[in-house]
Amino acid sequence: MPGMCTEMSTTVSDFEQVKADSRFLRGGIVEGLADPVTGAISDNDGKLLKFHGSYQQDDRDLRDERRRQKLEPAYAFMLRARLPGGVVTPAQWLVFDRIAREYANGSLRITTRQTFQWHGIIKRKLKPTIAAIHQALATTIAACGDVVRNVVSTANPVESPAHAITYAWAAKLSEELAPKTHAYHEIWLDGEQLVGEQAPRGEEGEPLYGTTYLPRKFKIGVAIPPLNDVDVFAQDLGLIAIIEHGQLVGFNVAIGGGMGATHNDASTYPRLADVIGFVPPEQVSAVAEAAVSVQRDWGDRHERKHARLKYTLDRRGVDAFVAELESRLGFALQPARPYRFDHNGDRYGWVEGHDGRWHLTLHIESGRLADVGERRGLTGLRELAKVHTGDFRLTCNQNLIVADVETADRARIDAIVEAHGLDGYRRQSAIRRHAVACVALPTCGLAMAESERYLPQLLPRLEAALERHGLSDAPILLRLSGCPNGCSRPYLGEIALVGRGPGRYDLRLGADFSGQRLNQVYRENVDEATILDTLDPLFARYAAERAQDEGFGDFLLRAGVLAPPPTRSTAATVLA
Ligand code: SRM
Ligand code: SF4
Repeated sequence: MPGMCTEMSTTVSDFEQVKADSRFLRGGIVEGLADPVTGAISDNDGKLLKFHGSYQQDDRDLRDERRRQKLEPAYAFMLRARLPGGVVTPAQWLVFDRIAREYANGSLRITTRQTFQWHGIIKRKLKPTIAAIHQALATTIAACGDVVRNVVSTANPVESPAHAITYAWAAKLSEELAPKTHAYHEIWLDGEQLVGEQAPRGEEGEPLYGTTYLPRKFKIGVAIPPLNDVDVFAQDLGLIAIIEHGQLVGFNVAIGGGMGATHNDASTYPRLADVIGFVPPEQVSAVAEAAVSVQRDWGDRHERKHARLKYTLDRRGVDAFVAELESRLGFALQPARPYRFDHNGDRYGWVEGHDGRWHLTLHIESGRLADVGERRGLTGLRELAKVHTGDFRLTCNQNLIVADVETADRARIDAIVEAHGLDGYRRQSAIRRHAVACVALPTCGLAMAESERYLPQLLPRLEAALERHGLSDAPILLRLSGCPNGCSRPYLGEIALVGRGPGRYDLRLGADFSGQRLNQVYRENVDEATILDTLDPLFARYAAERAQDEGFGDFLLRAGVLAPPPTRSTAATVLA
């Protein structure tokens, strides 16, 4: 691996002690929330707050001005829901929409892990907001923090009965692997318990996590081939549903995916997960729990930069990890079964399910639902939620499915969609429909460059270049991230921009169209003019020389524009 880190330092990272002392994630959060003197809470409590689903942020657009005025930064909180498989009922939608308008910044943000974020919630509104989410039978627990995060699953589970069962497994895993602390209920809900939740009464404990939880975040995703919309190889634990004769027979297990990296630090890197075997459905919970427990015990607790499972695997070896996993399980994984992915973007428009009901996928630019000009996405979805009898499904490409619609209701849904400017998917260029941008400025504290706010400027310029070469219909995966942490999974983009500084990005090229090959840096630290000048001749060659149905990334490799990637950058596909 690039500059792989083979040894661990001997000092435990400071945050390990904070977790250990936190009394199962309480710390001083209650006191911090009650302090009227500042809009912030302490650094350590801010870190613990993540486990409750919230990040303390400040509006970076206002930072300099407030500093000049000797004011404290404009602190506000981002809140993230835990919505396994991205399923939201219309009743929940209406509550989430109200929260966006009354407590947050007037927008709902669909994330790349198929859930919602709200931004701009001030400190004293945090508790009522979480309580309102709870009232809607949802939660924010463990949406962030060193725990198993929201389990993502191929959207549109009602396409076949096997899809529905696969989703149910994802939801089960999400619940089983959630922390068991009572702190969440105590702090936010005055001790009230979430409906359906089984927080242990009496003596408190974290049977899986222990007092220090995991060394770092742990992500699980379930994909149903041929659709890799969850980017299953970017997950710490990826589960590939194997459906035979319409029945879910089990899952191939992939471990050690992750995107995050740091500029100029070769000991950090994106990595694709390794497929290590197959398990029938009834063993999947045990496998997930055992994999989490090995990472809990083997992960690097000294250097957070090297604490993800991907580094544990490269340090200890995949074989050693699998041997330990199987020894804890008391059984061996079966050989991986054949599968084939053909794309990782969403399918727009109406799709009919196995039961004759319909699902409409809408393109939501960067997942941001707000009312701006003629595009009134927030209002449009509110109006839809008032009449929709099925549910909504958020996708890992930041889009939205209006799911489970009766044939007779389609026209009514279409009319609402059109009236609120949500029907762009019908007209948009292929690159626009395949673009994903992370949040970045002004809320993200780690952003080095714009991303979500830059996408609307960049896209027309790219579209113009593509149109010049007759490529408007070429579906090219475009991913923008404001920094190398990679929240838009940019290392899996056929074209990706990764922020370096204001207006400057690394241009990366050459991923495939199905999330099975990482891209490569093509130009480092360049501005928009250089990016467009670099892409234009490549588009010209692609238009002239591509084979039928050949993706842009595949073409760049075949044409020798890019060197063949090391095998490690490519997921080993077992072809169906
Ligand atoms: Fe992310 C940190 C936003 C998906 C890798 N991510 C952040 C923070 C919380 C910034 C921070 O730590 O202060 C960002 C908040 C911005 C804001 O203002 O809202 C943030 N990440 C997001 C979201 C909202 C991006 C989006 O535009 O949709 C996604 C929320 C997902 C969710 O609902 O849970 C989001 N983040 C991802 C993904 C994609 C995925 O999981 O499929 C990745 C790459 C996969 C991975 O984890 O390897 C990702 N985020 C990171 C990292 C790098 C982790 C690493 O191992 O190095 C950080 C930084 C960190 O953890 O220290 C980070
Ligand atoms: Fe922030 Fe970087 Fe993630 Fe974008 S990729 S949301 S800039 S942490």
